[in-house]
Amino acid sequence: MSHAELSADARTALLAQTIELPSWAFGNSGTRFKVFAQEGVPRDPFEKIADAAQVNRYTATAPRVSLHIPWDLTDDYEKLSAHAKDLGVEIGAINSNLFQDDAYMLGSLTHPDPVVRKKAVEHHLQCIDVMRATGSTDLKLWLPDGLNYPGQDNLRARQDRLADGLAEIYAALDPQHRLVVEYKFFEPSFYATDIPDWGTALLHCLALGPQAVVVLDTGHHAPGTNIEFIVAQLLRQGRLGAFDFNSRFYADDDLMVGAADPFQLFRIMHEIVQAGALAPDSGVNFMLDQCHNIEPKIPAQIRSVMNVQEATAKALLVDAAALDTAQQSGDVLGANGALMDAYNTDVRPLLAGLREEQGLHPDPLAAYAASGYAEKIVAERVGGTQAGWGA
Ligand code: AOS
Ligand code: ZN
Ligand code: ZN
Repeated sequence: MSHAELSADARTALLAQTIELPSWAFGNSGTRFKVFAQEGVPRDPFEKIADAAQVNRYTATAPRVSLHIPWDLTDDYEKLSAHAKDLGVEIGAINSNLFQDDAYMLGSLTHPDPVVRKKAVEHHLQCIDVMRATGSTDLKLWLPDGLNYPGQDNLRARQDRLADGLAEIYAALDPQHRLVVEYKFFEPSFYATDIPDWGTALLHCLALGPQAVVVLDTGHHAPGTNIEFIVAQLLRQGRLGAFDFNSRFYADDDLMVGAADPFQLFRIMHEIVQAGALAPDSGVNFMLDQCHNIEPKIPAQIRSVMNVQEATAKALLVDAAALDTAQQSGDVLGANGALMDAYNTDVRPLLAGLREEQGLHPDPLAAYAASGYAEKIVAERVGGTQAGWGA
Protein backbone atom coordinates (compact mmCIF):
# COMPACT_ATOMS: atom_id res chain seq x y z
CA MET A 1 0.00 0.00 0.00
CA SER A 2 1.35 3.46 -0.89
CA HIS A 3 2.02 5.97 1.82
CA ALA A 4 -1.11 6.67 3.82
CA GLU A 5 -3.32 9.47 2.62
CA LEU A 6 -5.87 10.98 5.01
CA SER A 7 -8.93 12.91 3.94
CA ALA A 8 -8.94 16.61 4.76
CA ASP A 9 -11.41 16.03 7.61
CA ALA A 10 -9.29 13.20 9.01
CA ARG A 11 -6.16 15.36 8.89
CA THR A 12 -8.01 18.13 10.71
CA ALA A 13 -9.22 15.67 13.34
CA LEU A 14 -5.74 14.25 13.82
CA LEU A 15 -4.16 17.68 14.17
CA ALA A 16 -6.84 18.67 16.69
CA GLN A 17 -6.21 15.63 18.90
CA THR A 18 -4.98 16.46 22.40
CA ILE A 19 -3.52 14.17 25.04
CA GLU A 20 -3.26 15.07 28.73
CA LEU A 21 -0.04 14.24 30.52
CA PRO A 22 0.17 13.01 34.14
CA SER A 23 2.38 15.17 36.36
CA TRP A 24 3.41 12.05 38.28
CA ALA A 25 4.97 10.49 35.19
CA PHE A 26 7.83 12.98 35.44
CA GLY A 27 8.67 12.27 39.07
CA ASN A 28 10.49 9.28 40.46
CA SER A 29 8.41 6.12 40.56
CA GLY A 30 8.88 2.43 41.08
CA THR A 31 7.36 -0.71 42.41
CA ARG A 32 6.92 -1.97 45.98
CA PHE A 33 10.36 -3.52 45.52
CA LYS A 34 12.39 -0.49 44.53
CA VAL A 35 12.27 3.06 43.26
CA PHE A 36 15.29 3.65 41.01
CA ALA A 37 15.75 7.42 41.37
CA GLN A 38 16.72 9.20 38.18
CA GLU A 39 18.91 12.32 37.93
CA GLY A 40 17.26 15.59 36.98
CA VAL A 41 13.70 14.65 37.91
CA PRO A 42 11.44 17.51 39.01
CA ARG A 43 11.63 18.69 42.61
CA ASP A 44 8.25 20.41 42.65
CA PRO A 45 5.08 20.82 40.55
CA PHE A 46 6.57 23.79 38.69
CA GLU A 47 9.41 21.64 37.37
CA LYS A 48 6.97 18.84 36.51
CA ILE A 49 5.01 21.33 34.39
CA ALA A 50 8.26 22.45 32.72
CA ASP A 51 9.08 18.86 31.77
CA ALA A 52 5.57 18.20 30.52
CA ALA A 53 5.82 21.35 28.39
CA GLN A 54 8.79 19.75 26.61
CA VAL A 55 6.52 16.94 25.43
CA ASN A 56 4.08 19.46 24.01
CA ARG A 57 6.91 21.50 22.50
CA TYR A 58 7.95 18.64 20.24
CA THR A 59 4.54 17.05 19.60
CA ALA A 60 2.08 19.99 19.74
CA THR A 61 -0.39 17.37 21.00
CA ALA A 62 -0.03 17.50 24.79
CA PRO A 63 -1.24 20.90 25.96
CA ARG A 64 -2.57 19.84 29.39
CA VAL A 65 -1.00 18.43 32.53
CA SER A 66 -3.05 16.49 35.07
CA LEU A 67 -2.18 17.25 38.68
CA HIS A 68 -2.31 14.94 41.66
CA ILE A 69 -3.15 16.13 45.16
CA PRO A 70 -1.19 15.93 47.49
CA TRP A 71 1.77 15.09 45.26
CA ASP A 72 1.43 18.47 43.53
CA LEU A 73 0.57 20.56 46.54
CA THR A 74 1.60 24.21 46.30
CA ASP A 75 0.48 27.31 48.17
CA ASP A 76 -0.31 29.23 44.99
CA TYR A 77 -2.22 27.34 42.26
CA GLU A 78 -2.88 30.55 40.35
CA LYS A 79 0.91 30.97 40.11
CA LEU A 80 1.31 27.34 38.99
CA SER A 81 -1.43 27.83 36.43
CA ALA A 82 0.24 31.01 35.12
CA HIS A 83 3.56 29.15 34.97
CA ALA A 84 1.93 26.47 32.85
CA LYS A 85 0.42 29.02 30.49
CA ASP A 86 3.80 30.75 30.11
CA LEU A 87 5.13 27.39 28.91
CA GLY A 88 2.30 26.84 26.44
CA VAL A 89 0.35 24.29 28.46
CA GLU A 90 -2.43 24.36 31.03
CA ILE A 91 -3.46 22.40 34.06
CA GLY A 92 -5.94 19.61 33.34
CA ALA A 93 -7.68 17.19 35.65
CA ILE A 94 -7.13 17.19 39.39
CA ASN A 95 -6.54 13.69 40.78
CA SER A 96 -7.47 12.98 44.38
CA ASN A 97 -5.56 10.53 46.55
CA LEU A 98 -7.38 8.01 48.71
CA PHE A 99 -4.53 5.53 48.85
CA GLN A 100 -1.62 6.96 50.85
CA ASP A 101 -3.05 8.17 54.16
CA ASP A 102 -2.74 5.76 57.12
CA ALA A 103 -6.39 6.41 57.98
CA TYR A 104 -7.40 4.71 54.74
CA MET A 105 -5.98 1.28 55.58
CA LEU A 106 -9.48 -0.27 55.67
CA GLY A 107 -10.95 2.04 53.09
CA SER A 108 -11.75 5.69 52.51
CA LEU A 109 -15.24 6.50 51.22
CA THR A 110 -16.32 2.96 52.12
CA HIS A 111 -14.66 2.79 55.54
CA PRO A 112 -16.86 1.56 58.43
CA ASP A 113 -15.87 4.62 60.49
CA PRO A 114 -17.81 7.78 59.51
CA VAL A 115 -14.88 9.91 60.66
CA VAL A 116 -12.65 8.37 57.98
CA ARG A 117 -15.36 8.69 55.36
CA LYS A 118 -15.74 12.38 56.24
CA LYS A 119 -11.99 12.86 55.86
CA ALA A 120 -12.14 11.33 52.38
CA VAL A 121 -15.02 13.59 51.33
CA GLU A 122 -13.24 16.65 52.69
CA HIS A 123 -10.13 15.77 50.70
CA HIS A 124 -12.23 16.03 47.55
CA LEU A 125 -13.64 19.38 48.66
CA GLN A 126 -9.99 20.52 48.91
CA CYS A 127 -9.41 19.20 45.38
CA ILE A 128 -12.46 21.16 44.16
CA ASP A 129 -10.93 24.32 45.65
CA VAL A 130 -7.77 23.56 43.66
CA MET A 131 -9.92 23.16 40.53
CA ARG A 132 -11.41 26.60 41.11
CA ALA A 133 -7.90 28.04 41.36
CA THR A 134 -6.52 26.26 38.28
CA GLY A 135 -9.65 26.42 36.14
CA SER A 136 -9.72 22.62 35.91
CA THR A 137 -13.02 21.02 35.00
CA ASP A 138 -12.35 17.36 35.85
CA LEU A 139 -12.05 15.91 39.35
CA LYS A 140 -10.63 12.45 38.87
CA LEU A 141 -11.41 9.91 41.58
CA TRP A 142 -9.76 6.52 41.70
CA LEU A 143 -11.09 4.50 44.66
CA PRO A 144 -8.45 2.07 45.95
CA ASP A 145 -10.89 0.70 48.55
CA GLY A 146 -11.46 -2.99 48.84
CA LEU A 147 -11.12 -6.11 50.97
CA ASN A 148 -8.41 -8.73 51.31
CA TYR A 149 -10.52 -11.38 52.90
CA PRO A 150 -14.07 -12.68 52.64
CA GLY A 151 -16.07 -11.55 55.65
CA GLN A 152 -13.84 -8.54 56.29
CA ASP A 153 -16.71 -6.13 55.72
CA ASN A 154 -20.22 -5.98 54.32
CA LEU A 155 -20.04 -5.68 50.52
CA ARG A 156 -23.46 -4.02 50.19
CA ALA A 157 -22.94 -1.68 53.11
CA ARG A 158 -19.72 -0.48 51.48
CA GLN A 159 -21.60 0.35 48.29
CA ASP A 160 -24.14 2.33 50.31
CA ARG A 161 -21.38 4.24 52.11
CA LEU A 162 -19.67 4.87 48.78
CA ALA A 163 -22.87 6.18 47.19
CA ASP A 164 -23.38 8.60 50.10
CA GLY A 165 -19.82 9.90 49.93
CA LEU A 166 -19.86 10.30 46.17
CA ALA A 167 -23.16 12.19 46.46
CA GLU A 168 -21.60 14.63 48.93
CA ILE A 169 -18.65 15.21 46.59
CA TYR A 170 -20.90 15.52 43.56
CA ALA A 171 -23.07 18.10 45.32
CA ALA A 172 -19.98 20.30 45.83
CA LEU A 173 -19.11 20.42 42.13
CA ASP A 174 -19.53 23.68 40.24
CA PRO A 175 -21.73 23.55 37.11
CA GLN A 176 -18.69 23.33 34.81
CA HIS A 177 -17.07 20.53 36.77
CA ARG A 178 -17.19 16.78 36.13
CA LEU A 179 -16.53 13.95 38.54
CA VAL A 180 -14.61 11.33 36.56
CA VAL A 181 -14.82 8.00 38.35
CA GLU A 182 -12.22 5.32 37.73
CA TYR A 183 -12.50 1.56 38.22
CA LYS A 184 -9.87 -1.13 38.72
CA PHE A 185 -10.42 -4.87 39.00
CA PHE A 186 -7.83 -5.41 41.75
CA GLU A 187 -4.97 -3.72 43.65
CA PRO A 188 -4.18 -2.57 46.27
CA SER A 189 -6.85 -4.98 47.58
CA PHE A 190 -6.84 -8.57 46.53
CA TYR A 191 -10.23 -10.14 47.33
CA ALA A 192 -12.78 -7.49 46.41
CA THR A 193 -12.45 -3.93 45.09
CA ASP A 194 -15.30 -1.52 45.73
CA ILE A 195 -15.29 -0.06 42.19
CA PRO A 196 -13.91 -3.10 40.31
CA ASP A 197 -15.42 -2.70 36.87
CA TRP A 198 -17.02 -0.35 34.38
CA GLY A 199 -20.50 -1.49 35.38
CA THR A 200 -20.07 -0.45 39.00
CA ALA A 201 -18.52 2.86 38.00
CA LEU A 202 -21.36 3.47 35.55
CA LEU A 203 -24.04 2.60 38.12
CA HIS A 204 -22.64 5.12 40.58
CA CYS A 205 -22.29 7.77 37.86
CA LEU A 206 -25.89 7.24 36.70
CA ALA A 207 -27.07 7.56 40.32
CA LEU A 208 -25.11 10.81 40.76
CA GLY A 209 -26.16 12.71 37.65
CA PRO A 210 -24.95 14.07 34.33
CA GLN A 211 -21.72 15.55 35.68
CA ALA A 212 -20.43 12.10 36.63
CA VAL A 213 -18.59 10.07 34.01
CA VAL A 214 -16.32 7.04 33.87
CA VAL A 215 -12.52 6.88 33.45
CA LEU A 216 -11.31 3.83 31.54
CA ASP A 217 -7.75 2.97 32.55
CA THR A 218 -6.43 0.51 29.99
CA GLY A 219 -4.43 -1.33 32.68
CA HIS A 220 -7.39 -1.95 34.95
CA HIS A 221 -9.00 -5.05 33.45
CA ALA A 222 -8.56 -8.76 33.80
CA PRO A 223 -6.32 -10.24 31.11
CA GLY A 224 -8.23 -10.86 27.89
CA THR A 225 -10.92 -8.27 28.54
CA ASN A 226 -12.35 -6.78 25.37
CA ILE A 227 -11.67 -3.13 26.23
CA GLU A 228 -13.02 -1.69 23.01
CA PHE A 229 -16.39 -3.27 23.86
CA ILE A 230 -16.41 -1.25 27.11
CA VAL A 231 -15.47 1.85 25.12
CA ALA A 232 -18.44 1.27 22.80
CA GLN A 233 -20.84 0.72 25.70
CA LEU A 234 -19.75 3.81 27.66
CA LEU A 235 -19.86 5.91 24.49
CA ARG A 236 -23.44 4.75 23.84
CA GLN A 237 -24.35 5.92 27.36
CA GLY A 238 -22.53 9.24 26.92
CA ARG A 239 -20.53 8.40 30.05
CA LEU A 240 -16.99 7.83 28.76
CA GLY A 241 -15.30 10.79 30.42
CA ALA A 242 -11.64 9.93 30.05
CA PHE A 243 -9.02 7.34 29.37
CA ASP A 244 -6.04 6.65 31.57
CA PHE A 245 -3.86 5.30 28.77
CA ASN A 246 -0.99 2.95 29.53
CA SER A 247 0.24 -0.52 28.62
CA ARG A 248 0.19 -3.72 30.63
CA PHE A 249 1.47 -7.24 30.17
CA TYR A 250 0.09 -8.71 33.40
CA ALA A 251 -1.30 -6.20 35.90
CA ASP A 252 -1.61 -2.44 36.16
CA ASP A 253 1.93 -2.08 34.84
CA ASP A 254 1.60 1.58 33.79
CA LEU A 255 4.01 1.08 30.87
CA MET A 256 4.06 3.30 27.80
CA VAL A 257 0.68 3.17 26.04
CA GLY A 258 0.83 1.14 22.86
CA ALA A 259 4.05 -0.57 23.86
CA ALA A 260 2.45 -3.87 24.85
CA ASP A 261 -0.46 -4.11 22.47
CA PRO A 262 -0.62 -1.49 19.70
CA PHE A 263 -3.42 -3.45 18.00
CA GLN A 264 -5.63 -3.06 21.08
CA LEU A 265 -4.89 0.68 21.14
CA PHE A 266 -5.87 0.86 17.47
CA ARG A 267 -9.13 -1.01 18.13
CA ILE A 268 -9.90 1.40 20.97
CA MET A 269 -9.22 4.43 18.76
CA HIS A 270 -11.33 2.88 15.97
CA GLU A 271 -14.33 2.87 18.34
CA ILE A 272 -13.58 6.48 19.25
CA VAL A 273 -13.24 7.62 15.63
CA GLN A 274 -16.27 5.63 14.47
CA ALA A 275 -18.35 7.27 17.24
CA GLY A 276 -17.11 10.76 16.41
CA ALA A 277 -15.59 11.09 19.89
CA LEU A 278 -12.07 12.16 18.95
CA ALA A 279 -12.51 15.94 19.06
CA PRO A 280 -11.31 17.74 22.21
CA ASP A 281 -14.91 18.93 22.81
CA SER A 282 -16.30 15.41 22.58
CA GLY A 283 -16.24 15.00 26.35
CA VAL A 284 -13.60 12.28 26.22
CA ASN A 285 -10.32 13.34 27.82
CA PHE A 286 -7.42 11.28 26.47
CA MET A 287 -5.07 11.14 29.45
CA LEU A 288 -1.90 9.16 30.05
CA ASP A 289 -1.50 7.46 33.40
CA GLN A 290 1.96 5.94 33.36
CA CYS A 291 5.05 5.44 35.45
CA HIS A 292 8.50 5.35 33.89
CA ASN A 293 10.46 3.35 36.41
CA ILE A 294 13.46 2.40 34.27
CA GLU A 295 13.24 4.63 31.20
CA PRO A 296 13.89 8.38 30.91
CA LYS A 297 10.60 10.08 31.64
CA ILE A 298 10.24 12.89 29.13
CA PRO A 299 11.19 10.77 26.08
CA ALA A 300 8.87 8.02 27.37
CA GLN A 301 5.99 10.48 27.43
CA ILE A 302 6.91 11.67 23.93
CA ARG A 303 6.93 8.07 22.70
CA SER A 304 3.54 7.49 24.36
CA VAL A 305 2.03 10.52 22.63
CA MET A 306 3.48 9.31 19.32
CA ASN A 307 1.97 5.85 19.90
CA VAL A 308 -1.48 7.33 20.46
CA GLN A 309 -1.07 9.51 17.36
CA GLU A 310 -0.14 6.47 15.27
CA ALA A 311 -3.12 4.46 16.51
CA THR A 312 -5.40 7.42 15.85
CA ALA A 313 -4.03 7.98 12.35
CA LYS A 314 -4.60 4.30 11.54
CA ALA A 315 -8.14 4.48 12.92
CA LEU A 316 -8.78 7.53 10.72
CA LEU A 317 -7.56 5.52 7.72
CA VAL A 318 -10.31 2.91 8.07
CA ASP A 319 -12.48 2.99 4.94
CA ALA A 320 -15.76 3.50 6.81
CA ALA A 321 -17.91 3.03 3.73
CA ALA A 322 -16.23 -0.21 2.71
CA LEU A 323 -16.37 -1.45 6.30
CA ASP A 324 -20.07 -0.67 6.60
CA THR A 325 -20.90 -2.30 3.28
CA ALA A 326 -19.00 -5.42 4.25
CA GLN A 327 -20.62 -5.53 7.70
CA GLN A 328 -24.11 -5.02 6.34
CA SER A 329 -23.65 -7.80 3.81
CA GLY A 330 -22.09 -10.25 6.24
CA ASP A 331 -18.79 -10.17 4.41
CA VAL A 332 -16.70 -11.30 7.37
CA LEU A 333 -13.35 -11.33 5.60
CA GLY A 334 -14.09 -8.09 3.79
CA ALA A 335 -15.00 -6.30 7.01
CA ASN A 336 -12.01 -7.64 8.88
CA GLY A 337 -9.83 -6.80 5.91
CA ALA A 338 -11.03 -3.20 5.89
CA LEU A 339 -9.94 -2.84 9.49
CA MET A 340 -6.64 -4.70 9.06
CA ASP A 341 -5.71 -2.71 5.93
CA ALA A 342 -5.79 0.44 8.06
CA TYR A 343 -3.97 -1.15 10.97
CA ASN A 344 -1.24 -2.53 8.73
CA THR A 345 -0.53 0.84 7.15
CA ASP A 346 2.72 2.52 8.18
CA VAL A 347 1.52 5.99 9.20
CA ARG A 348 4.89 7.24 10.44
CA PRO A 349 5.73 9.07 7.17
CA LEU A 350 2.29 10.68 7.25
CA LEU A 351 2.76 11.86 10.82
CA ALA A 352 6.30 13.10 10.11
CA GLY A 353 4.93 15.13 7.22
CA LEU A 354 2.15 16.60 9.34
CA ARG A 355 4.70 17.61 11.97
CA GLU A 356 6.82 19.37 9.38
CA GLU A 357 3.71 21.19 8.11
CA GLN A 358 3.18 22.36 11.70
CA GLY A 359 6.76 23.64 11.85
CA LEU A 360 7.83 20.78 14.10
CA HIS A 361 10.75 18.40 13.72
CA PRO A 362 9.45 15.25 12.03
CA ASP A 363 10.94 13.10 14.81
CA PRO A 364 9.97 14.48 18.24
CA LEU A 365 12.28 12.10 20.08
CA ALA A 366 15.30 13.15 18.01
CA ALA A 367 14.39 16.81 18.43
CA TYR A 368 14.14 16.44 22.21
CA ALA A 369 17.41 14.48 22.41
CA ALA A 370 19.20 17.21 20.44
CA SER A 371 17.73 20.01 22.57
CA GLY A 372 20.07 19.49 25.51
CA TYR A 373 17.14 19.79 27.95
CA ALA A 374 17.90 16.42 29.55
CA GLU A 375 21.47 17.44 30.28
CA LYS A 376 20.32 20.87 31.51
CA ILE A 377 17.92 19.51 34.14
CA VAL A 378 20.45 17.01 35.44
CA ALA A 379 22.93 19.84 35.94
CA GLU A 380 20.36 22.18 37.52
CA ARG A 381 18.30 19.82 39.65
CA VAL A 382 20.93 18.47 41.96
CA GLY A 383 19.48 16.72 44.98
CA GLY A 384 15.91 16.37 46.04
CA THR A 385 13.37 14.47 44.00
CA GLN A 386 9.61 14.89 43.91
CA ALA A 387 7.89 11.92 45.51
CA GLY A 388 5.47 10.05 43.36
CA TRP A 389 4.25 6.53 42.81
CA GLY A 390 5.93 3.99 45.03
CA ALA A 391 8.31 6.60 46.42
C1 AOS B 1 -4.20 3.69 39.99
O1 AOS B 1 -3.89 2.53 39.69
C2 AOS B 1 -4.97 4.48 39.03
O2 AOS B 1 -4.62 4.15 37.71
C3 AOS B 1 -4.97 5.98 39.14
O3 AOS B 1 -5.71 6.55 38.10
C4 AOS B 1 -3.68 6.67 38.98
O4 AOS B 1 -2.59 5.96 39.01
C5 AOS B 1 -3.77 7.78 39.99
O5 AOS B 1 -4.81 8.64 39.56
C6 AOS B 1 -2.57 8.61 40.22
O6 AOS B 1 -2.91 9.30 41.35
ZN1 ZN C 1 -5.54 5.35 36.23
ZN1 ZN D 1 -3.75 2.29 37.46
